[in-house]
Amino acid sequence: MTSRVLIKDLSALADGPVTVSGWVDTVRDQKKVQFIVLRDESGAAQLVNPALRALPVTDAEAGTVALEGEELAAAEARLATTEAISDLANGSFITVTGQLKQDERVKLGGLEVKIESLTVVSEAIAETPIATDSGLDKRMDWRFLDLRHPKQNLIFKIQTTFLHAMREYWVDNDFIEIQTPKLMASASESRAELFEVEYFEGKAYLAQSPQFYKQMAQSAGFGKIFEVGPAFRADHSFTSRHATEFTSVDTEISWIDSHEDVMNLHEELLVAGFTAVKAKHGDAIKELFDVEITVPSRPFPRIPLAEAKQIVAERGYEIPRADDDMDPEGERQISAYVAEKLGHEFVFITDYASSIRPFYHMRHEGDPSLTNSYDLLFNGTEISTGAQREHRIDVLVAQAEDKGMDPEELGTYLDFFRYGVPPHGGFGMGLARVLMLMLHQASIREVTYLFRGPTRLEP
Ligand code: AMO
Repeated sequence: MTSRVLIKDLSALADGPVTVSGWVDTVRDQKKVQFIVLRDESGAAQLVNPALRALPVTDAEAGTVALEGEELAAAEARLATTEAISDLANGSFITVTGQLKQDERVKLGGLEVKIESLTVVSEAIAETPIATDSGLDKRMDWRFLDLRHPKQNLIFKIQTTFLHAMREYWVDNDFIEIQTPKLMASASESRAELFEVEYFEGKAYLAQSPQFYKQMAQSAGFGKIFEVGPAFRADHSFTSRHATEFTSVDTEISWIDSHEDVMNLHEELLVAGFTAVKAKHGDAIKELFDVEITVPSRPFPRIPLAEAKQIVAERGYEIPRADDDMDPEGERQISAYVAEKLGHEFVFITDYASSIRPFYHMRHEGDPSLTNSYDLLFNGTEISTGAQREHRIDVLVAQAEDKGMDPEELGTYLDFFRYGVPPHGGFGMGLARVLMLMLHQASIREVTYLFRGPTRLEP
């Protein structure tokens, strides 16, 4: 590897020779002096070149060059560098060696590199297909160029930190990481959102969630598990919060008493994630997104669904859905209420009706119309669903039949409950939803590395 210095590290160096590499952000090509703003993955710096437009001559008419030997070679090199800079296209990747000078008068970072040699490593087409004011769809067509912007780049640094902090929590607390298969023989969530793929002579389905196999780990005696992996939903909608492929953050634990234990775990994970993000990127997030990251205080507010609907109704919004569930406006309303009254960005909506929850959610002892489940809302939108699971095989089969399902359809899933299984529960959380709401973005397309939707399979 060439010994390039990252731009963020230049400010700590003494004046002297350095090599930097990156892409050309802008060029200011003045007659006497040329400036390049060079950007790498860590920041931007100004490079400067005193332009040499022609070799000095003794006799203008005869064109006799005034220099010879080493001086001539040096002047020819400067001439070539000047021409190369004049020809530079924005976006080209270059390597520059020159003299670093700390100079507080330079607005960009208080330093400058005086160019001695410049190599165009990879040339860009001069005409850039997107501009800062391009629409989201156009930017997504050229996602690799869009991602060059510091703001977009920061999103993935934040995501890395967030996931790392949660992973650290899991590992420190003896969770086992699993990778469940994404090719399945049956649906794990609603059959309506199932991708069917040809599988040799038969059919397979893309996993909508690791649900069944994270529960299997409880039967396998793993105790506590987590998985961060892809999930697929054949959801034909074009909302700002749905993708056909998304990263699902899942965790599942044994020996719980109720969904309360799952919510506690959920809180601890989010506090770990937000604490790390605030510490490492708080200032950059404020600068580029104008968002102040708040580490949520524990416990997060908890409101049973029935009460939440009442609160929303009292605020003047009647949820129009016939199925008793919250709708997106209802979620916004209850979150606004929680923000106003309790000053919290998160709220657990608990005790969903069995009619709108999957068959595998445990129902209330004594009131089977309600489940031991919750949705977690963050800044007005659902980021997660969690629940205690039904682990008693007879009850589980009855609940599946109650939903009009044929237990046969569930394949080997039901076997997990026939040979001993501890009480357990867990949650699934959409990673992009968390990032979108954390950074106050309007769409998960902004925070997904490469978005997949009904009309997007490229790039
Ligand atoms: P659910 O279906 O609610 O629950 O999904 C869990 C979370 O995953 C995210 N999510 C999505 N994100 C982007 N695009 C989508 N199409 C999409 N669908 C879901 C959301 C959602 O809250 N097995 C259960 C979880 C569990 O109980 O452990 C499940 O999948 O953030």
